[in-house]
Amino acid sequence: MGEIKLNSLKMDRRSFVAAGAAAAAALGASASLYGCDNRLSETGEGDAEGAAQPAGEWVTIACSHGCGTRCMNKVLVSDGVVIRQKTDDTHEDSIEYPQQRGCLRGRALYESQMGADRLKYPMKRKSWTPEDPHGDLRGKEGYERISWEEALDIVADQLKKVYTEVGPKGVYTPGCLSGGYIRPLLNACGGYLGVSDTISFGTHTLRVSLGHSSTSVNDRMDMIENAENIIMLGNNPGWGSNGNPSFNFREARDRGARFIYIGPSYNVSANMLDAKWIPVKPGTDTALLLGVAHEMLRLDEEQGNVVDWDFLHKYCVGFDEESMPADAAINENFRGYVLGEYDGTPKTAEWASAITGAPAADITFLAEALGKEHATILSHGYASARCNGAEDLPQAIMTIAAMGGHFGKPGHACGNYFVDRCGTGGDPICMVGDDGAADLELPALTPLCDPSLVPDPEHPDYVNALEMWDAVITGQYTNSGRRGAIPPEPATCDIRFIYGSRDNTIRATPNANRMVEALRTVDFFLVQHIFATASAPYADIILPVLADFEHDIALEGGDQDREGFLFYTPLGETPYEAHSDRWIAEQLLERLGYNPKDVYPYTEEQCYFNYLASSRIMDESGEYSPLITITQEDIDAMGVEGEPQQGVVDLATLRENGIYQVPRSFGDGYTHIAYADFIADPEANPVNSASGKFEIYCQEKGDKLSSLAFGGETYKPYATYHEQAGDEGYPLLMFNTHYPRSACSDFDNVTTLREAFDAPVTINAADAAAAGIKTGDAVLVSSPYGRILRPASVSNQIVPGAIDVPNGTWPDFDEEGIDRGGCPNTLYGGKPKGMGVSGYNNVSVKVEKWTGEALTPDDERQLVIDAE
Ligand SMILES: Nc1nc2c(c(=O)[nH]1)N[C@H]1C(S)=C(S)[C@@H](COP(=O)(O)OP(=O)(O)OC[C@H]3O[C@@H](n4cnc5c(=O)[nH]c(N)nc54)[C@H](O)[C@@H]3O)O[C@H]1N2
Ligand SMILES: Nc1nc2c(c(=O)[nH]1)N[C@H]1C(S)=C(S)[C@@H](COP(=O)(O)OP(=O)(O)OC[C@H]3O[C@@H](n4cnc5c(=O)[nH]c(N)nc54)[C@H](O)[C@@H]3O)O[C@H]1N2
Ligand SMILES: [Mo]
Repeated sequence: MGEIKLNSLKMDRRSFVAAGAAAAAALGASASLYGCDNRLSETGEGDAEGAAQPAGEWVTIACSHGCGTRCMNKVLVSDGVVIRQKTDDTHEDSIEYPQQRGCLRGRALYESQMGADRLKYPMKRKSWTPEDPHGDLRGKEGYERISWEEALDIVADQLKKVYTEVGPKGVYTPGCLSGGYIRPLLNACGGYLGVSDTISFGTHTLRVSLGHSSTSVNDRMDMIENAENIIMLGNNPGWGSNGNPSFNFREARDRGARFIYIGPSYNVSANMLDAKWIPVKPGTDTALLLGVAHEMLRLDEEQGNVVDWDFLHKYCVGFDEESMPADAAINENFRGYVLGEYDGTPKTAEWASAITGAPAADITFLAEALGKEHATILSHGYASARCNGAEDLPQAIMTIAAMGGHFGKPGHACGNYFVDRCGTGGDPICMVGDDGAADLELPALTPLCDPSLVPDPEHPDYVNALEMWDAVITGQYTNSGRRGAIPPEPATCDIRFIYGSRDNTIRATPNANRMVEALRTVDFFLVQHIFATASAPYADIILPVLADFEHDIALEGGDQDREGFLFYTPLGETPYEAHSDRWIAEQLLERLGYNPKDVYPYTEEQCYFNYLASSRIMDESGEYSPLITITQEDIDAMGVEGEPQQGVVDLATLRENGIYQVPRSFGDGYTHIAYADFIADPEANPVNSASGKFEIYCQEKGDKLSSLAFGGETYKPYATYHEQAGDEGYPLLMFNTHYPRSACSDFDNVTTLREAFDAPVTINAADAAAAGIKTGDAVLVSSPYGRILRPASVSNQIVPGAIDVPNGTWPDFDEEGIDRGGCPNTLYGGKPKGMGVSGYNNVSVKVEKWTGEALTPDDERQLVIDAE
């Protein structure tokens, strides 16, 4: 449709082969690009891809990335080398018993982690010495190979130095999501300064976020069978969670559900589902929903049967005067606000249209679809929460759904469906266990620093992501606790050591080019990773680590499909000199005078056993029992401690199949209807709020958010719209769709994926015409914080006034500081606002046609770091 260049699949293998290791090359394009057909069929001799299967063993490996889904990823291992990849073909695909099919990224996993950019051995930046780090040369010089002994001694010495000279506030671990692997080590030493970013879901305080709770929406079988309208507020499963979420949606559509999509562009998922598009400017959804509320009230008065008054009065507080909570401190309610009783502005469809850009008639259309007579699901992605001013959006979504009574009934639901946990609701049928380590009481350790400097474990300091590089440069920041838990207060630090583990921070967090400046000021920057990341060329020491599929045996599996349990077989090979993050931490602990057992009490084998033994299966009445049968022989063979147990599948079968999955049927006992208990008996089954009901007016929310805001903003106990001023001279709003070529930071190093998806800036046809821009032109996108270069894609399927810069691309700065990698975080900066939310999706920018040196296509650049 249209001229939008969503992707340009070129089946050219040139760069794929160039990308690296012979083993990876042997996978060929068949592994990474095939697999769109759901049917199983035998491939014959002489098939175009030479499908006669070479000798070897297929094993299921971990495919654990930030996509929020876990799919089956199988590799064919022949003579210890992975030569092919495929996905779930253990049974025919059906809606009742779907395969756990992987996506194009998963199928490029081996290329991503075993390419030419794989880190092979420890390296040291040439001119770095303990006496003089030569920080100004970070990013400008090469590396030399060193031994693990030398590398670990250097890191341990630097840790000792910073803890004795400065203390925890000299150590920074920027990986906002993932620093998890090194936190136990740094906590033993005395703590560290963390970075706080609301990342995915917006404000977290008081659970006011668009985060996921697996039980807050109905099970997929109910959605497929019973929903009449499915409203998607900024969802994009077609790109963001390939596989079963889209499969479920398509089935719902085929069975008659009508889809409505709200967002700044008509995305691939809306396209796939023939959705009606309600166009909105990024960051204005709360205004849209207020307009919908006004229209619902108007339609209800005119024709009746639109607003579910019984629901509002029985299950909610604060919609109108009739149902105020006991602790209400002001005499206001949501209905009065919508009608303009307090500020003189009724939130009419025209009012909302002027702010959002959505036609007023579309707002009326939404109000009708949300009426109480319709079985409507109001589903949302997370993008709309990653906007400045989105603090009240979660409450607004809940309020609108409550106005139509869309909770607790078949075919009615409200919440996030379709990114995490494979797009369904309900407690897991197959519950992945854990390693049991969290249950152990660990001995108190003597910190390396002055004990008085160790942070209060309840309230350690955190720097907001927007301030983090400034904090490194200036030593000043605003401490607001983790994700805005305490009122912001000025604080100081003296960052000397940055521990970059499991992160690609420079691409994932704001102010990418300020990071370069900041990194050049510190004593020591350590990068510990699988392959060369965009931050790695600035590191002083680089440590190569193992990929999850090579070794990680007790994986956090919370994102697995509700219905299945994937059994991963670690490949066990140690490529080059890579070691696990845990091994590195243990080596460092020893060098620092600790006993690693005091930090990691269980062996990796014991962790693995505990994780298997504690995995559970639910029966149709909701009771859990052990999933896996484990015998004494299994325990002896693993060399661990434990008791034999009876489950529903034995270890050998599980290993062979790589999965255990429960087939479903419509109307079975697993069909979860969210909040059904609360609706049946609200007194006996209250929701988790002060009143035990849905709080359309929540006193605690208003008070708490107002006391915690960075810029003196105030929040009402009910949802209101917070207008955002843009930066003068930057007339367009940038948003960042999570793009198919990567899963967060991962996979963006894959040359074949870069070739297939060139990550263009999508711009509205009228805005492009005004700037003389055509599809394929190079454009310079600027903000007050930085500049990037990208190819343009001109489209009518994006609203005027907004551009889409794909999320996931890695920065690549040229000598002038222009980012030729096109990372949106080069453009996002400024001071934290409101609750300090990550406002990635409403950033002020401008776009010009680029007339300088031509762009090199992304697939012709690859970052490889090797010793010289
Ligand atoms: N391929 C791929 N998949 C991923 C990821 C990835 O990086 N790549 N990341 C994973 C992660 S960590 C997360 S948190 C999820 C993210 O999941 P989401 O946040 O749901 O995904 P996005 O792609 O950011 O946005 C979904 C849609 O919302 C639209 N949108 C953007 N801004 C707004 C707005 O202000 N209002 C409305 N109504 N719509 C808006 C976008 O155009 C897009 O089409 O995806 C996960 N899946
Ligand atoms: N501009 C903009 N920025 C965004 C977003 C946006 O929409 N726009 N989205 C935000 C969102 S929703 C999210 S969730 C974040 C995610 O951003 P990231 O923090 O980049 O997320 P991941 O890619 O999951 O990061 C994990 C890193 O750990 C590495 N890793 C994996 N396994 C191992 C291991 O065993 N050892 C080590 N040492 N490393 C390992 C991965 O390769 C990856 O580099 O990005 C956020 N940033
Ligand atoms: Mo995320």
